[in-house]
Amino acid sequence: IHEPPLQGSFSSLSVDIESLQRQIDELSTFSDTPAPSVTRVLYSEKDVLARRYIKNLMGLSGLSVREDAVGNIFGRWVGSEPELAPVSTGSHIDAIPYSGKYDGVVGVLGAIEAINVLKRLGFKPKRSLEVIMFTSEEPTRFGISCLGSRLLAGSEELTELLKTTVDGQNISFSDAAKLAGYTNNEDLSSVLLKKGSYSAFIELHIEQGPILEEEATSIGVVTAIAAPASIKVDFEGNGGHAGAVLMPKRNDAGLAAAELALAVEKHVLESGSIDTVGTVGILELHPGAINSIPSKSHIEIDTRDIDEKRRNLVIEKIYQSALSISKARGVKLSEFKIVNQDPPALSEDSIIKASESACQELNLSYKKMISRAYHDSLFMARISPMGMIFIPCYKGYSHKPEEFAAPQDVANGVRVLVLTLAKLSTS
Ligand code: HGY
Ligand code: MN
Ligand code: MN
Ligand code: MN
Repeated sequence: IHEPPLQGSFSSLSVDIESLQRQIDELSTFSDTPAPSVTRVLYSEKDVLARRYIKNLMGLSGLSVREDAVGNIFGRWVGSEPELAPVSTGSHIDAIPYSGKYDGVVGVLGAIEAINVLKRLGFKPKRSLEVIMFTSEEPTRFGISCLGSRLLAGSEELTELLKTTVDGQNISFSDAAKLAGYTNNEDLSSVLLKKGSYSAFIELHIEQGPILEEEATSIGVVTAIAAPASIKVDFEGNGGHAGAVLMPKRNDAGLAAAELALAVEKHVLESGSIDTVGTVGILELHPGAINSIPSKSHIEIDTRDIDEKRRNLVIEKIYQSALSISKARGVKLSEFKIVNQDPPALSEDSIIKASESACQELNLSYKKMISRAYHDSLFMARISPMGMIFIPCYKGYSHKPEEFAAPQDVANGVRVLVLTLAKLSTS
């Protein structure tokens, strides 16, 4: 395609990295755990403060801000042809317990800074540009990953499910949303967007893996996002006294959970591909006393693969193992619930190309790669052509306090985003 000459000279892409770094640091203070960790859970008081911080920054950048019924936040810069489908960019700011300050945040603050850079350059978008801060990309509070983007992408079943969803303290989704100021959440159909609502969606994010840093490459141009799935399992046994009940008489729900966790590892390792992963990140025992045989266990399994069929085969094998473990140990399999079993998503060629040429124009080394982490982009791909830009992060660390992205890498990511947005919003 013949690239229209972009107005304004893009050589001096002056990203204000000092203020961007300050914002990353300030945002990280809205946390329920001490620095350097960040914990920011959906609709918590810290989440509400962080939302206010983002809305304020959007306002300062001259964006018109709106929020939908679940708190997806949209900051729009109206273009010269506002009737055309806008170009959007964004990410999330919620953070799982004891995580870091860059996951998601780089793609929200970086997007707002990208708007500032374009405005400083005197750029005028043809298509409107919209920055989106998605509500709750992490599954922490209600066990549903990408809750906001799943709804935007049109998940009717999720609008139904949320009517009966409660968190670990038995607070309903609706009450939690109301407490955070999102009061009109009875009918969530207003959140669902139509296919074609955007001409493109692009997300800037840290890689959350070690490849870019190891290969000293500045930018990752994402071609696909792996297929995530999560499962909740409960076992029930008789429990009893840790001293008085002899081993042959036991049906220990805790050991059933432990055996299933090892079965997850076995089925993943025997998938035949290094791309299959499985994790048991939650394993709860009841009553949780040293001298009481667990009468209940609750485990949550996360398994992913870039190949959907291979991933689904692993889920089937995990289910078979749960059944055979429950039979062999005489414990009841009281719940085996597949919470989500999502397909992978492919990036749009035209967005990959726009990001590649942005890297070339900026003289930044880049490589095409898949994302093994999921993102809101996985769901935006259902209603819009999608792309992602990765920047390196220290040793690939993420979802832990040591997560770090160098200011220079954040600035590079914003520069590529600026040029990509400029191309996409004039096409
Ligand atoms: O788990 C994920 O892949 C994402 O970082 N929430
Ligand atoms: Mn994350
Ligand atoms: Mn993320
Ligand atoms: Mn359960």
